Amino acid sequence: MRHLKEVDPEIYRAINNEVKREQDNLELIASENFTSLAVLEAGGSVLTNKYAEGYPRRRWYGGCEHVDKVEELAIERAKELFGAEYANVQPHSGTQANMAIFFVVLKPGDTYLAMDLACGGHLSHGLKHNFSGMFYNVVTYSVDKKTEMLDYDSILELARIHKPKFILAGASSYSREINFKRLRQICDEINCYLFVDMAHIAGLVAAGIHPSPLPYADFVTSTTHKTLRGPRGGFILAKKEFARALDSLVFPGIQGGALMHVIAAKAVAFLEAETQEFKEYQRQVVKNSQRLARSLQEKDYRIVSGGTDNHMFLVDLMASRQINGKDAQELLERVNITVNKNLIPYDTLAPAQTSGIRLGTPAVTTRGIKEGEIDQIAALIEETIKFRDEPKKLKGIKEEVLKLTAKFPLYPELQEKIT
Ligand code: DSN
Repeated sequence: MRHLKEVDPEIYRAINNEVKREQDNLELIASENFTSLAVLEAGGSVLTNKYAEGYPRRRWYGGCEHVDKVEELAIERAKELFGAEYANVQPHSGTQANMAIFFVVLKPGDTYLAMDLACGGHLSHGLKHNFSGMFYNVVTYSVDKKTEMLDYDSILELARIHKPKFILAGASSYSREINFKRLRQICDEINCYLFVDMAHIAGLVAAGIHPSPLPYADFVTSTTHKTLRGPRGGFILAKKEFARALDSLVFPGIQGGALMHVIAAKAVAFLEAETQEFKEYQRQVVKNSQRLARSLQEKDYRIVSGGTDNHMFLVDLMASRQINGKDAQELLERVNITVNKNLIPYDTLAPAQTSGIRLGTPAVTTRGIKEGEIDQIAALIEETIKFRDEPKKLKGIKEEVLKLTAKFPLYPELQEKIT
C-alpha cells in the first residue's frame, strides 16, 4: 500500500491498525469472517472504475466486455453452488437483496410473516425503522418459550389467521436447524410464497451441512460475507419465472450501477466454496461451535435452546453470571475477545443492554482454530467474567489471548508489510 501511505497516511494507518486488530483479537462475532487474499485482490481491483448499469450483454455503457465476463461467472457459479435456476449477484447488501423480493411480491399494506427480531430475526424482516416495517403489515412468529426453538404449528396457526403473501424464514441469531420442508408445507396450505434469507447459514448450505432451502423456497436471499466467507455483499436466488421481475427490480428499481469489483470478489468466493477444503472448513465451524457451547455449559453457562446445530449460539449471561450483554461485550473487548451483545428470546432487558451475547466460530475457524483451542477460549471467557473487577488478572488474560492469536497468523503477508 505504498501509494496509499504517501497520499493518505491517516487511512493507511487505520487500515494497518485493522490488520493488526484482526490478528490480535479472537473474533467471535457470528456474522464475520476473514476472506482469502484472492477475494481481497479481486475486491481491490480496477473493476471499481467501471460503470456497468444493466446486465451482462444488456448494458447502458460501452466497454463492458470484461465486467460482463466477471458477472456471468459470478451468476453461473452462484447457480451451480446452490443448485438454483436464477441468480442475481448485484445487490449491494443482504438488506437490498431482501428489498427486491419485497418489492416484487408485496404492495404497500400487504401482510407477511417473519421471525420476531427479539427472538432472532433480522432488521430487514420487519423492524419498524426499516423499509420492511414501514410499508407493510408484518406479523411475527417467535420461538417457543420453553424450548427456545421454532414452533412450526404456531407458524401454521398464524399463517391461517393472517393469510400472508409470503413467509420469511431465516435469522440472525438462531442456533437450530430450520425445517424448510415443513415451512413449504405451511406455505402450500395457505397458498403463499416461501422466502428464505439464508445469510447466516449460506456457507453451511453450500457445503451441504445445513439442509438447503433451494428445493422448497420461491425466493432465497443471502449475504456473501458471513459463513460463505466472501466480500461484503448480497445476492438473490430464485425460480426462473421471477428472473425478469427481479432483474428489473434490482436495477433500475432499487440500485444504480453494480459494484463490479465486489461482484468479482463474490465470484471468487463462490469458486472457493466449491472446494473440498471449504466443505471441511464448514464442518469444523460447526464442530467448534458445538464444542464452545458444550465447554461453556460445563462451566454452568446457560446456552439458549440448550445447544447449537450451526455456527453460532446465544449465551444467557444474566441467568448464568448476572452480567448483561453490553457490559460483557465491553469487558471481553478489554482482553481482545470480540463478541456482540444480543437479545435472548423473551429478553427482559432493552436491546441496547440485553441479557446475552452471541458467539460464532466462522472467523476463528478460518484461522485454523480447532476443538483444543476452543476449550481454551471458553476458559478465557470464564476467567474474564470471573475476574471482571481485577485489572491485573484481565491484563494476564489478554496476554494469554495474544499468545493464542500469535499461533494462528492471519494474513501473514499483510502483517509483514505493516510499518
Ligand atoms: N448484522 C448481521 C448480523 O450480525 O447478524 C446481520 O445482517
